[in-house]
Amino acid sequence: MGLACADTVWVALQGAQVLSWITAGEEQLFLSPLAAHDGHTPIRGGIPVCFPQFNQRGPLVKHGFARSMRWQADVGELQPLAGDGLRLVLRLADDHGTRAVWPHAFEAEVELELYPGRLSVTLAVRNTSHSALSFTTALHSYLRVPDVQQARLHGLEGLEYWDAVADTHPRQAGALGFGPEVDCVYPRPDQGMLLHRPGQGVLHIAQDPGFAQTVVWNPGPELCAGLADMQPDGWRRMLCVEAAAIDQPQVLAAGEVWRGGQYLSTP
Ligand code: TA6
Repeated sequence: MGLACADTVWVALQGAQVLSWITAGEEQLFLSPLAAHDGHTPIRGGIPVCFPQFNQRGPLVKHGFARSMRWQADVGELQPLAGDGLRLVLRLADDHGTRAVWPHAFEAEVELELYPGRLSVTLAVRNTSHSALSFTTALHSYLRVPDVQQARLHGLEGLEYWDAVADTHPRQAGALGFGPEVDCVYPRPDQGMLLHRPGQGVLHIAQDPGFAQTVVWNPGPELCAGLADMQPDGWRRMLCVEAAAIDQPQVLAAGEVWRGGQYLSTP
């Protein structure tokens, strides 16, 4: 499904997953040429929605079931926005299959807003059960970089983080550079981040306070070689900068709503 103003977005109904965002004539997201497109296997690239579980932090399939399910989008709900923007909302609700693995009633919405030079992705989760539920979640955005070894991510300086590869808790000194595997969980930076990509200009990345963590992931050459849906050198062309709510599960009482957004823009 496509969404276009001056810029374009392509989104798969599977996972409500943005697969492409083109602005100023340039693709901003990474989508692996080997990604599955079979309607259920997780798609490697774009902006996967991890819900109701991040990674393997619980009993469900890795990163939860939402990225493997078909969401509903009513094209009649494509709304023009002031300032040459467009909005599209995709929805997912519990069904027999979800309740078999996660015994809760819920409604989830992914709202996409596309403006010239700017894409916002907002996830909202409503607890439609009669009892509390809890979840972890992330917008697992794969950003396109011409060469990750030349890229620098600014905005996380001085923050203490969890390095999941080394299992250490250092403090970030300077901008992040990339090469070997990186899998780190930072607190959300208040001022947002700037991704400098020689050959492709700068990308500004921000997230709502509801997403209290930022995950930075690149598999590096060795892990990438073991990923069947990545080309051996695919790690060079991507960097995941993820808006995440993972350190504390989000607890929703009956009827409550949680909401969080990630905002990508080219200054
Ligand atoms: O967000 C980082 C991470 O959780 C990594 O640990 C790595 O496993 C990555 O996500 C990709 O997971 P996937 O299931 O999509 O291969």
